[in-house]
Amino acid sequence: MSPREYEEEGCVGIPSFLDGSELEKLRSICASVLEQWRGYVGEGEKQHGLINMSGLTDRSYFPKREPWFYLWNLICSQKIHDLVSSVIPQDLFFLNSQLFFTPKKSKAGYWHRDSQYLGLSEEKEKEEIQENRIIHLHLPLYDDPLFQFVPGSHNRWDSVLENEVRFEKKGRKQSDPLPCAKSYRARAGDAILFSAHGIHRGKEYHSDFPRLTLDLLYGQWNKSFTELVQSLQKVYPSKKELKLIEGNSSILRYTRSN
Ligand SMILES: O=C(O)CCC(=O)C(=O)O
Repeated sequence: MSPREYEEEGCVGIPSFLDGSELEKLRSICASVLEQWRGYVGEGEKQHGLINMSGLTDRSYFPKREPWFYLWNLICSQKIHDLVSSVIPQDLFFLNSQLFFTPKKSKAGYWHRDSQYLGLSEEKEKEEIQENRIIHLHLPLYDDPLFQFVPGSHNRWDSVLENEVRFEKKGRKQSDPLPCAKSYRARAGDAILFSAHGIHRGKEYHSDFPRLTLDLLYGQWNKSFTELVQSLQKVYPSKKELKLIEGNSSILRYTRSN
């Protein structure tokens, strides 16, 4: 992957990023976490039309230590570090993880920038896009043709149409097609690296389409993230556990206190 391609497009597909044994292990870990999460949320999953969950590294999902360390060793691995640090060379940190799965109820995909869910004014959202760097690393564990991104949108504000669609103005829907969007059809084991600030979506969420896509979020650290990482404490390792994680554990800016 060339950092230049990322700078221009805001989204890059990387073929064959994970090998067969990594895929097998991650499928088993993610399926186990998902099953436990479903046990907690129960009917709420269908009622709220959920398409993903976050915080897979929460220690409570892992009665056994080995798969938990496997996940952390991957998050901090040299392979991922080389990739993400090519677009965030300084003050790289790991923020959180998500899992996109086959939903219980189908729904249309919705265009968004992650920044629009921070409750900011338009001016502040523009600043957020310019100032904070957050990237997603999508790791589809089965073939996943759903991801779409508007190339270049991470470096600029919305067109009139994009703004109306994102915020459902003038009768438009967040699921309306955007003509400049590009689809990223990933095979199991490919990766997609994209800016959280670019305009993106999963095209559609079908209750009968098999989907299990792990998503790792990294960013460029600055103090404004302090409150957020504090609120996420339970998904981070303790100081003692941190010492046992292989690879670039310096990207873990925060640890759990107990
Ligand atoms: O792949 C998807 O379904 C959408 C991903 C997304 O919106 C996100 O990670 O913020």
